[in-house]
Amino acid sequence: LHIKVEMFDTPKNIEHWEHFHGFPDGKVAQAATMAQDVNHDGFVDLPETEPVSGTTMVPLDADPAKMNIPNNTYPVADGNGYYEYEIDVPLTELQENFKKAFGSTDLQLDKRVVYVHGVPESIKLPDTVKGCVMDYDTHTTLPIAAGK
Ligand SMILES: [Cu+2]
Repeated sequence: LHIKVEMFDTPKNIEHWEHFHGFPDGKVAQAATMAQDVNHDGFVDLPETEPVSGTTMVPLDADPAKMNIPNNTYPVADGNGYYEYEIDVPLTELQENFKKAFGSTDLQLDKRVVYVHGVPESIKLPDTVKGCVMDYDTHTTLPIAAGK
């Protein structure tokens, strides 16, 4: 599986978590919009994306097939907020781990959405923003872009 992501104008000089998200039951995921800001704090945090986008499935990091979400091997934006991520993923290994997590080898990529996350620590986020993953706080997990 060949994956390529090119991003412009992201928050610069920080790592950006990125994954595809979706529903294990095969429901078609949609990218969240501001309509998902149900607590009206001005941010669509990770939990708020879940009703329309489903759960975090596969990381677009240094080794997607491992499906280890919390780590530090995601792409880092340059001083202009640009990055390019490109990787060949061993499909059989990914499918084995996908089946362990979600019960099927069928990735159903046409039903998933890709999220890019990450804002600088210097941004003050209100306590209403949720979505910590293990030791990673909401600055790491806050979505900044999503697309089919
Ligand atoms: Cu994600």
